[in-house]
Amino acid sequence: MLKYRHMLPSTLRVFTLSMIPAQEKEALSVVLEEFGYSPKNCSVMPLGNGLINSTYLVKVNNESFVLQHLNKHVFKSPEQVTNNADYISQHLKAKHDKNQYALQPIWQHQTKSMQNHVNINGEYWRSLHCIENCYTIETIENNEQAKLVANAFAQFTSALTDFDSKLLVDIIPDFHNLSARLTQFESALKQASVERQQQAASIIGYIQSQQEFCTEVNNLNSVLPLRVTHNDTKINNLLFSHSNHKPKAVIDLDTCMAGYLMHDFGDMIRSCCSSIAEDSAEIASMSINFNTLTALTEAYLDGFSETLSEIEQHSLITGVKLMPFMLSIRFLTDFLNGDQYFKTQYPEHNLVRAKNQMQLYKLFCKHHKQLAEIILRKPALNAIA
Ligand code: GN1
Ligand code: MG
Repeated sequence: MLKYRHMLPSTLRVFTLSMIPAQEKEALSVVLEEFGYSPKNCSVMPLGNGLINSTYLVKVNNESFVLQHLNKHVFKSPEQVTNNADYISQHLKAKHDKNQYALQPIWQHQTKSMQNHVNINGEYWRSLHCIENCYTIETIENNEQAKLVANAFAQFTSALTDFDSKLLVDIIPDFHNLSARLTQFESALKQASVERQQQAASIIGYIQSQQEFCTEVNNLNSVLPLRVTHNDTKINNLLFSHSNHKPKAVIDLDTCMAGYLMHDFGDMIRSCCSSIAEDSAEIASMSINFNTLTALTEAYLDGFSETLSEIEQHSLITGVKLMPFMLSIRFLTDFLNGDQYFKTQYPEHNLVRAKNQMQLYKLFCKHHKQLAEIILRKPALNAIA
């Protein structure tokens, strides 16, 4: 385990000094040295909008790479996160080299002592290869872009069809298990402050009224085939190339685990088809973009035509509702627990997110018929589960 060393702040050039806490800056210097860089030659700036880890872009001479401080409260075994990511990268790279995976695999760098992470006083850091000349998006602009997005996420999950899931540690057990999320919610509710319980009263009551949907999900879970899924297929986990504006890489492999296809499909739809951002408080104005939803669905189903069973195809309807419903419960649970899991910018942030995602769930339920018609338009090739 490395110890902090005294390091004059001026030896590390950080663009946005005020945004990075002093302790983090000090740690960054140590981490850079462990990866073989002299901090005084490096410029560091925060990267991305992740709600869990802290991510930085480092520029040194003409080179760029990514440094990430893993959230040890969320990832209880950070070494296992980096080990899992290595297995996935190796699998994707092998496919990429055989022209079976067109996207670019991302990979982690090793430290001077050949480790894929640095441990400083129990805090874990890693370095990731930076795919140059790329950008991320938060919203989809047109149907062409929607098709590219769905095709990229489908390629990713499809490329893991022959990956041995036993190699992966269950990084966050029960990550997308609705029953477990409900149990966590009920126990958060019991110990929450009266003030927070009151603030959340209407959404708490609504969740408790959704028993029928929870039973539908449980029934599906017992019959669906397990795959290796990404589990965080939100739109900003896709890198687009500046040169041709096409998807270049699927990033953020932290939660790649055994899961159901409806999780990856549902999370993609959740993050692409709402008219407002996932933490917007303008809930009354929320609508679903069905043009985008149709384009995403068609391209996603095309990407799985060989391996999709009828029951899996049907489950995608449930998945579209499940992902905002479950994320709403997770945000609410964190609000009731006093905001320990997701990064927040103001005291009601998690409550706003929870209400936003629950509204999305309600809209998908309201438009169930249209949703089902789009998802089932083209029948699956494999009629048996
Ligand atoms: C978290 O940190 P980020 O943005 O990659 C969360 C996802 C949520 C997402 C909602 C490990 O992902 O499950 O869907 O926020 N990741 C974890 O924006 O909990
Ligand atoms: Mg993530």
